[in-house]
Amino acid sequence: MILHGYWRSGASYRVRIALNLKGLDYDTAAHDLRKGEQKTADYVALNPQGMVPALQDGDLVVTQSPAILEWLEETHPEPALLPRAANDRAMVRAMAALIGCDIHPLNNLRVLKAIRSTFGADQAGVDAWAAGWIAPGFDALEALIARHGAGWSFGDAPTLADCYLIPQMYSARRFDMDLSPWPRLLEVEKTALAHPAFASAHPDRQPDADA
Ligand SMILES: N[C@@H](CCC(=O)N[C@@H](CS)C(=O)NCC(=O)O)C(=O)O
Repeated sequence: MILHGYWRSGASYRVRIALNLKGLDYDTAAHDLRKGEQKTADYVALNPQGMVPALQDGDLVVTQSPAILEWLEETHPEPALLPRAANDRAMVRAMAALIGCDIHPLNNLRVLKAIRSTFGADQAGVDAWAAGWIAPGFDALEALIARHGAGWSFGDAPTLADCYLIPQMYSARRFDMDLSPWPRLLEVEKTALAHPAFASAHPDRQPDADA
């Protein structure tokens, strides 16, 4: 498999974590978003949306990290990243969607570029914009983890919810956020960063990372 991604992309980071948790080997094809490499003709032929990640497996190209994660779960079911019971699976998917649908899309590169160019936002303005969407999402996650977590976001083993949470926390720090209001999130992050699958997925450990 080839993961088309970028070291700092949160959506690519989610997929790296899942691939590692499932013990799957993959090659990395890096597309530097700062240079617009996600918009080259060759890459857009692969992913018409011109965004990362995309996961290539022979003739198959899966785009959109939620679709990639679900595809990995269906094709490589063990270890499972969704609980067995339908009710529990719904809780994990809700946590993942909270981040994937309601936080991350408001803070990705093209939206930040637009608030700079359309509204003249400076870095402080961009950071405030990002924090304004991350903070209420983290408040809700803190409550959900209090309800469902037992060491991880849901239960006592890593799930898809953690694949979303850890990259979002990395991103929040890049926006200069103080994460101390969310102690449960910090506890889960501490556990995750000590786990080899999460540690080797970290942006700083990717082949295309800045020196
Ligand atoms: N919903 C998509 C979001 C993907 C996304 O936002 N990718 C960003 C990097 S994290 C990107 O490629 N941005 C490039 C651009 O906006 O031009 C997913 O989960 O895969």
